Amino acid sequence: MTAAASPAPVLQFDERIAAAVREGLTCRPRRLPAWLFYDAAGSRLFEAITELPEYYLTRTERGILAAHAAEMIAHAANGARLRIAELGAGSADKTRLLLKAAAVRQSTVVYEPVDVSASALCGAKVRIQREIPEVTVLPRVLDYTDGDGHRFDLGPLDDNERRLVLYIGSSIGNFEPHQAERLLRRVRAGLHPGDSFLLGVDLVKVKSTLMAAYDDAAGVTAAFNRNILIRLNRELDADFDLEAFAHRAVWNAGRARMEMHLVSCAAQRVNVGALDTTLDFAPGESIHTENSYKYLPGQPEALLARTGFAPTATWTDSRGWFAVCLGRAV
Ligand code: AVJ
Repeated sequence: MTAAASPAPVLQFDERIAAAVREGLTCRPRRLPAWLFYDAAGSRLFEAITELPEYYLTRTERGILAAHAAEMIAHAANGARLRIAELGAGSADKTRLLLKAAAVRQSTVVYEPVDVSASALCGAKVRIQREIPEVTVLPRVLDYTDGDGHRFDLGPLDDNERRLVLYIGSSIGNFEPHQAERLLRRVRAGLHPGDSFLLGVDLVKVKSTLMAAYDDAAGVTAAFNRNILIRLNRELDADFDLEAFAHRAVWNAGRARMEMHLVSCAAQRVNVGALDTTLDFAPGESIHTENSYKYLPGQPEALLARTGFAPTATWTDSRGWFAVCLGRAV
């Protein structure tokens, strides 16, 4: 950019969002990264999703954790004190079950939530320290998905401590299998032998159950999906017509993943001010907004084994819908 020729910008656009949208909406098929869902409104909509009758994931995993938290903590601690880290700052009440179980065992617990968002971490710190006084929260601002960026380094442990890293909530489902593998290797590189990793994954099940979870009757998931367009309108000065894009959930059996799309209902042109671009959509053309991979029994354990962890235990629900797997760093 030539400083002399450009007038002072009137609006400030987030470069990370602009780059992702430029890349995703000018290629074919068009796609947007799932992290774009989580602005303030999107985070609230996701919270609402977790309470929907059709969205079994959160309550099923919570049931598994409620039933087995003490056992999970005992396995991970293996006689030592535990320090608990979590990838992402947002699994609230599920994390609390594990922190409480650790507090019972060792009276005080250090909890290190890891997130790119400092504000999300601040919220988690206040909330958790208020709810569980035995817990000291040490937030770590770090992009754990950043493959070729900085080391995944949570800092030193005391002599008698082991670390347990939580990655629950089926968040790993958003990653392509090769990306998931790279992420786990990266986490493993920041751990010592004897440390542990607790992974929550959603399992393959009948299509109707999956479809309902991603296309609920109340339309909350549709609103969550469309919120991405509201965000682009606001943050990139775009003019998406929300009524002109339909929410579509697809079960891709071949790749064992639920997909979410926003499908253009008509031929239409959209302006994106921040990109100085117009986008032409054909009727029926889709923007692929999310993949949510589902695992077969045995696959999460195999993933752990390939990335430097010995799978030590797996807990599941009575229907076999969700699995929580513990791996020990070898
Ligand atoms: C937060 C990635 C686990 O994939 O189920 C919920 C997000 N998408 N409904 C999931 C989501 C549509 C969710 N994860």
